[in-house]
Amino acid sequence: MQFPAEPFKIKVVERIRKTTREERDELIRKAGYNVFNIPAESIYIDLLTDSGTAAMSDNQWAGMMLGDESYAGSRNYYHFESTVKDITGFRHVVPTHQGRMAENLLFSVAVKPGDVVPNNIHFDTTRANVEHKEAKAVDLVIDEAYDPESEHPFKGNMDLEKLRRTIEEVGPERVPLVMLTVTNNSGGGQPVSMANVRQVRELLDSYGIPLFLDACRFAENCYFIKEREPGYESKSVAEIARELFSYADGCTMSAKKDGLVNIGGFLALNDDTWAEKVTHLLILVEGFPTYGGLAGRDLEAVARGLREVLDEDYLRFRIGQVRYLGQLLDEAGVPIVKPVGGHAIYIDAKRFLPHIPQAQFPGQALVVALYREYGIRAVEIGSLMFAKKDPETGEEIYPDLELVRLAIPRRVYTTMHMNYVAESIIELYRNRDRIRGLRIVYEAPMLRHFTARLEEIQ
Ligand code: P71
Repeated sequence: MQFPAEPFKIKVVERIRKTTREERDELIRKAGYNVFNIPAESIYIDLLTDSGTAAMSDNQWAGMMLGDESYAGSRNYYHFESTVKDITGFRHVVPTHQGRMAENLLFSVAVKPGDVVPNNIHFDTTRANVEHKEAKAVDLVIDEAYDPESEHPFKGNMDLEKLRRTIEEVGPERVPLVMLTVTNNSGGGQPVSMANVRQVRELLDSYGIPLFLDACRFAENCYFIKEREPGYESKSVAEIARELFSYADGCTMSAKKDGLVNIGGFLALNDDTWAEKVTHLLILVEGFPTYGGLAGRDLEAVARGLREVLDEDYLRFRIGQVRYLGQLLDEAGVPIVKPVGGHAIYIDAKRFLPHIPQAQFPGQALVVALYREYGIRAVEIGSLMFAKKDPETGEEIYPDLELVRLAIPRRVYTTMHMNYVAESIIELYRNRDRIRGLRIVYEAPMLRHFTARLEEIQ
């Protein structure tokens, strides 16, 4: 079956309400045309992020009741630690409250000012944490990643030649580690192939540079390997994951994605010296090493979520549900990034709204229209998020891609919800001429998309 039905039934429900267009028109105006300022209760289908938004299973909720809230040595920590070790094979496991803390701890011990940290594409928080250490974060993904129409099966792959050249240019002593984001969120949730990870590993071995995975969506990446990479079709996703991690020296993890929980993360690694330094820092900023900023019950939910995410019935449905939405849109001619990635659909706003110049934020204009007309919340990944002033000429530099992301929370929405989303977007596409551009009336000096206020251009 191309699109299997939900491999779960629903035991608890949360009511969602569709507001009227008049209510939403008022709400979006009050929100300064920024959907980060809209109360979530006024949203019908919330596709802002797949992070921390999963529905936990009955098994996870049962585990929450078995939380041991001892300050030190909670039994849930041992369960969490043995689960992470079993799945990844890494020797040290450091719990954190979410992914960015794992990044911060790792870079605090590994990265010095002036260093260079390559990645396929750094996620925002990873880049910010590298730059916070006064090091440079460079993106070395293959060129196909920047072409929304390229159907390359592993658009998250690292460009080995770019990587080799970067290391040669800056010198291996200034590259403390290399990262690979699986799946590559900023490039559309695109997977990295096993062959690519192996080749990156071989190249780094010749320089003695460690490799770390940004593993938030590792199970989705491994499912794509099973589907697309010759030689992996009859391996289990758990086996594929074990091989993937075997090429790395450690990983950072936001369990808010493939951990199937609402909060949690970890850093796992092999190096004893780094692990010791990280633990000292953890105690200073996060908590004792057997809870790391989480309650015992949260650790139990992560331990159980990490097992559940490797269930292939779940993954087949999950990847299929995202692909199903993509196929409905694609068949109707809505321009989307292809192939569809693991956790989200990305609409190409430049092609959706060719009449709105990038200076008038076509991506954000589409986000506003989706909310106002249909109560759907998406997020802009384009000029509002990334445009920068040239420090010399003062001229605005716009990003190549102007995208709108529809991130699909795990186990939360049914296929009927996906139909609603597709029908809404297809109708909006037919009426796209009516959508108007926006201008900024307030912006913060950094990360402006979270708090910016805008108005519609009449
Ligand atoms: C996403 C998020 C959540 C997010 C974070 C910041 C701004 C907007 C949205 C988080 C990731 C991620 C990757 C590849 C690390 C983190 C940070 N993604 N790496 O996509 O996708 O994890 O949020 O647990 O700290 O909406 P954290």
